[in-house]
Amino acid sequence: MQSFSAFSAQFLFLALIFQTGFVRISFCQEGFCSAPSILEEQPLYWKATNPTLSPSHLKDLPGFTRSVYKSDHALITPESHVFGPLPEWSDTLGAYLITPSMGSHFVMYLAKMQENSKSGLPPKDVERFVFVLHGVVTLIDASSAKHKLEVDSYAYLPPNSRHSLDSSASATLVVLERRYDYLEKHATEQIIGSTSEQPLLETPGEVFELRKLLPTSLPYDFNIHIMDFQPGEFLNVKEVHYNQHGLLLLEGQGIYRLGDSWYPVEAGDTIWMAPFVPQWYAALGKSKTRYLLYKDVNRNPLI
Ligand code: UGY
Ligand code: MN
Repeated sequence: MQSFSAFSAQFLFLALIFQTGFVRISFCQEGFCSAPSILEEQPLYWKATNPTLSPSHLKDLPGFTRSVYKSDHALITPESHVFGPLPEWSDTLGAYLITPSMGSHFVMYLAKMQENSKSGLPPKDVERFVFVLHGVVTLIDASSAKHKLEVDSYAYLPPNSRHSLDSSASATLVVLERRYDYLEKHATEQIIGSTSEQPLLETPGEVFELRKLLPTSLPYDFNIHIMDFQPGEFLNVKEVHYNQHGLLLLEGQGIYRLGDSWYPVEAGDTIWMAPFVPQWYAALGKSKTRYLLYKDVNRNPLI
């Protein structure tokens, strides 16, 4: 009969770790352990705001990061986020992930609002898009109407529209802003919505599911796409185009090709794509990928 020690040396060892209310299970075999898996169902976008800071086997490697910064693209991963007070906001920490110093014409940042915090206004002529990743915020708009924004809800605020985002408890937003590209006789309007209310759109030649969060009409100089891929699905078009992108991976994992580099990516990662950078994505893992994507549209590149 096999002794207990021989059994444990050759076969699976089940480690149960009770941690902050979750049960984590690791499987170990001959010294190699799989990463713990969390058995409880987590809220939507939980991974995006509670990312794996680095793969478990690299956690203790000093100086290791998956972040990359190149002239035509950047991958900014959560272990390199640096938060600081956001100018004009109260009790809010921000991490700018994409800014014009990289070459973009927009900013994308995370805003971590604390108890009883309040947003500031964007600079003159700058439009703002906010998407709630965690918690609940109240938008008070230019006509003093109040709108409750929960996870997966978003708001578009036209340039120079007075508003504030208030939070009575902790909340995390991803914010995108750009200087509005005015078109004669056109103006944008405030938009409030949530991803799940948006219809699925046709994607000829592609398999991913697409929702657009803003109207496609001429006044809007950018749109926000929500793209879903089942594991194993990938972009058919190996895209190269004049538009720029800011991407936040909300769920799942896969491989992103940017230029000649191929990056393993997961929820919580941010990507900046300059115009004409070759781009391609394949979803891997066991759950769907969802990403949020900024794309400039509706303007003549010559002007
Ligand atoms: O619409 C797009 O340009 C989008 N399909 N790009 C991307 O996912 N990298
Ligand atoms: Mn694209």
